[in-house]
Amino acid sequence: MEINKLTGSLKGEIRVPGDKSISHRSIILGSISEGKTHINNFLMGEDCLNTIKCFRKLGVKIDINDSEVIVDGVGIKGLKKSIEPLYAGNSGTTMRLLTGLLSGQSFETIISGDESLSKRPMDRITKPLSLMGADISCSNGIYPPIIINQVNKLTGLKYKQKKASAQVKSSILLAGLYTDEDIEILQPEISRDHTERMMKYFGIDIRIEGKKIYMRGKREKLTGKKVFVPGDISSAAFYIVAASIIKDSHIVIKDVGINDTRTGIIDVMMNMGGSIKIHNKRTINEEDVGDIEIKYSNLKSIEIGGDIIPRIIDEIPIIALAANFAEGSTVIRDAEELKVKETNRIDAVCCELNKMGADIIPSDDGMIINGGKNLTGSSVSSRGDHRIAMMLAVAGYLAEGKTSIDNFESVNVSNPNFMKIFNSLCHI
Ligand code: SPQ
Repeated sequence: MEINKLTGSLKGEIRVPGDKSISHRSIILGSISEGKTHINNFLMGEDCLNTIKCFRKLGVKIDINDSEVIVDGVGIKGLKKSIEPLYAGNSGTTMRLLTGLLSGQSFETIISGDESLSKRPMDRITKPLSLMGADISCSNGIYPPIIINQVNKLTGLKYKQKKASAQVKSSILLAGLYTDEDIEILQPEISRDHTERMMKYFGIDIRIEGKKIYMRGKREKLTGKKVFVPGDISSAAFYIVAASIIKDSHIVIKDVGINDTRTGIIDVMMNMGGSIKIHNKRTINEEDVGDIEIKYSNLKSIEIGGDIIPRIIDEIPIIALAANFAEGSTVIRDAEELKVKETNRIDAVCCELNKMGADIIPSDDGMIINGGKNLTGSSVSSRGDHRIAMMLAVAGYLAEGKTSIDNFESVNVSNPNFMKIFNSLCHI
């Protein structure tokens, strides 16, 4: 992909594709519900389509129409053994949540992934699931493929998470649907809570008290529902930052998910001096939704760390770009999790943006971005990571000259229309 410096500003109103995390969960819970689940604004990105393919292999009928996905739920005990291994592609969420769900079944399952996913650690889920009686093995005890053997029953679990992770707690909660004993999870910091909210919406008795999550005793059945998937704030983040740093921009992003556990990007940008307002706030199927208005503004550096990190974990690459255009040095710490995403995102952000003239120093748990640097178009690589590809595209629009981004197609994981939406905002 080749990108030239944008000469004008960003103006207008857009919608971003459906939330990736919520889309995955709507297929998972819809599949084990009784009755049909109708999903609107489902994310037709590669990761979520891989989740659909996995459930079809497990015997669930899922139809994709123009405007909705219809899941014909088989009930909590209705999944069937897949004759082939399941393939999660690039999606950590698919692999980790399905491992939890499938660890209490009366059949064996193998789940594999692409080259990037095959290097991501799975012991963070296999350890707590084993404490529940699951019989799971993987390469070196850590990496995919995952082999889940059949077990007679799972037990309850009282678990203190060492690191905040929505995928780990969701994996435990989904396995917890296959025991009648209590599940209690204590989080070090609160991570995204879409699984908890959607379980409640589908009829599960689940309670959240601050950092604690309780799922008590005997499980109720899940009932098929209508689900509207709000726009993905992690996809919106690229346009939020672009409009904040491209002079004279003024845009509105409609119908975006603004669940508190995901809005760290808005808090960070406002702390940096960004001009952001939220309008038309409402709640749909237990998720908060609103329209986000963003205007260009002069940004200043800040320090980012602690409990905000899980609320911005996927937005850090684009926040680093915002910090490059801010006055002063921005410090990001407590974000070592970035090293085990689709690529090592600390390394990718620092190396690729520095090739364009940024001054970013990597650290063991984050980076220091010395702001106020002009960028120059260069040859850079997404490293096959959708979030790095989109961040580099925004950088390319701000850099002098031409930027060429290798392996840009990785954007198909979460926003296949990234360029089309961006171009619709460009005003010369
Ligand atoms: O699904 P995957 O590949 O792990 O996707 C990423 C992303 O950037 O899209 C992370 F690489 O998002 C994760 C996120 O980082 C999606 C997610 C979820 O849906 O539960 C939770 C976060 O990961 P974690 O490990 O912090 O729970």
